[in-house]
Amino acid sequence: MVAPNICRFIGSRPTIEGCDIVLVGVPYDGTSSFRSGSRFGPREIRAYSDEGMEDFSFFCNRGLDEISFFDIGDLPLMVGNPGLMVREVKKSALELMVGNPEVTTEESHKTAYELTLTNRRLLSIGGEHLITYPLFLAMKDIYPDFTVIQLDAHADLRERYAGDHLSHSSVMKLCLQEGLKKLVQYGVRSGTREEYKLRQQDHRIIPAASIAEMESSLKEGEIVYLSVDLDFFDPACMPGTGTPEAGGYFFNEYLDILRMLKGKKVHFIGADVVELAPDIDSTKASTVFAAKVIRETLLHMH
Ligand SMILES: [Mn+2]
Repeated sequence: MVAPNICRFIGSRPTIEGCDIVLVGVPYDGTSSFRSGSRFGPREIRAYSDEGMEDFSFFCNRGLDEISFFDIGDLPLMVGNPGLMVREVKKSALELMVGNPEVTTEESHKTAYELTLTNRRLLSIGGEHLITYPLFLAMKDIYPDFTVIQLDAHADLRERYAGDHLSHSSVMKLCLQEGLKKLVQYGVRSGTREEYKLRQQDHRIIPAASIAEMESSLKEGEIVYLSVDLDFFDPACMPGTGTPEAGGYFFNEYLDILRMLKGKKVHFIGADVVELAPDIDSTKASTVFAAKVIRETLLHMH
């Protein structure tokens, strides 16, 4: 199912046994509209995690050696055909989380919280933002109810883009259509008038204007899937992304968000970090930045 990969993210255990978090690359950028290349994100992040970063975090006084995660490599995806990608990523995600997709029906009597204790959690590395859609579908097959927190410069609520409804700029619209009941958005600063209106009118969407607003929208112990589109960050620190947007956020603000989520004792069922297009930033600073976002996310998921 997963291609062999010699280079693993720094701190990865050598095997999956006993690991409750799996890091997986989803190298798909078939619908990128402006600047593509995010399919090279996972591979470059792995390489630079080793060369440009320590496995210890000064921010939380913890190291990746203290948590049990395994980097399983990249899913073998073809460029093109987004429908096929959606089917394959969903199937692979289910297999990685529960071992066997059939198990989910037997376990349906368990509460969502009980399920978070027995299933593996995925931290997926994009690829473009459309990959969140099949990951959401896989989570939804397992967990009856959960909240998606989206950190993103764009609302990603378009009906369709370039004639196709399967697009990175429609990903949250697709999740809402498939039953997402609570979407907390933070960082959104660009979109269409229709998207702006939808954010005001759709009661399922919480357009947070500050970390404090995000915090007050969450219950203690809420079950959360976190989706980080790297264009959430300012182009000053993340130029290597398909659609950079001025007026973005910085690394310390991301740490504040992770700390806030920890303070709220949220249960992460999974997360993704998407839209690094490494070749756009020839300094590779964006790649090292993305690797640090992943390290801190791993440390806070545990
Ligand atoms: Mn996005």
